[in-house]
Amino acid sequence: MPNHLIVEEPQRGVLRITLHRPEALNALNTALLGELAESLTAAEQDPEVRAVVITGSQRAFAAGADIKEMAERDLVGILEDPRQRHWATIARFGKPIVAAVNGFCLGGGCELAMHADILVAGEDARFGQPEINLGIMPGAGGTQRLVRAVGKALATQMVLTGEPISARRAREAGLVSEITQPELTVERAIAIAETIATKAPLAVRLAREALHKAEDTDLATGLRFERHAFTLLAGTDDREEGIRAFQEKRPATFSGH
Ligand code: CO8
Repeated sequence: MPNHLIVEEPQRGVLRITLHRPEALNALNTALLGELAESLTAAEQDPEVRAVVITGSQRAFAAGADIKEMAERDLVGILEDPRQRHWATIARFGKPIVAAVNGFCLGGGCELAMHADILVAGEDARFGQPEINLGIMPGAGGTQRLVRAVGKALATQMVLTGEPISARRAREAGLVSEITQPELTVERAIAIAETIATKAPLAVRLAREALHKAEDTDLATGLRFERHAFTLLAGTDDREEGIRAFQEKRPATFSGH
């Protein structure tokens, strides 16, 4: 049983994971990251789980890496940091993640949110990479994913000044897809995840992989991947079912094959 997470069983294909370290604004200590990596590994293997919602509290999605824990690590400790393994597991997760962000979303918290495929934010959310204020820099993908999410100019401003941006600015910049009233953020994220959960799992998986290619390869390679993935789906039962259901004017029932 996790101590720092609340993991709720899938509801219509959606697993909900709530970061729960209220005493530290959900700061991501090694134990919490380990539990998150473990929960995602289990979710990966569970065919009932089609999408995951990750959220925090109204006050904080997560206020970053745990600074108290970080203070105890020297250079060698950081080189051998088990958190890197946990981050790698989170990054490898193969199903869609929707992040529901309220309040502080800082440092490692912002980096975690950027591991999500879709971000929904409450009006009061604040996104930032304040590591520079501690004499360090982002270490869980912040410099790379933030540039891809919001562009070089804003990412550089955020990383070098440490100053956070509002939910509205985050949406304008493309980091966040939707803004809601804070009390509706989780509900909206679950609704999005539920919609995804009704789609053909193989199509979702390959479409997601193709979207990822847009971030980490050149256009020609990405287009080649898209063509191969598109072709591969032609051999699935779910494609047949999807097209037949359209022709028969009924909702499709996808089997995952
Ligand atoms: N780590 C540990 N504890 C924290 C953290 C944190 N990141 N953030 C808040 N807390 C704790 C506070 O210490 C406080 O605890 P206590 O009451 O025991 O002193 C409690 O949470 C509440 O916080 P505050 O009293 O400070 O609440 P405020 O509303 O006054 O302020 C802030 C909220 C502005 C969010 C403030 O807490 C803050 O600035 N927090 C730190 C934010 C920060 O700098 N984050 C970046 C951390 S570094 C990082 O994330 C690097 C990632 C690299 C990953 C590499 C992986 C290999």
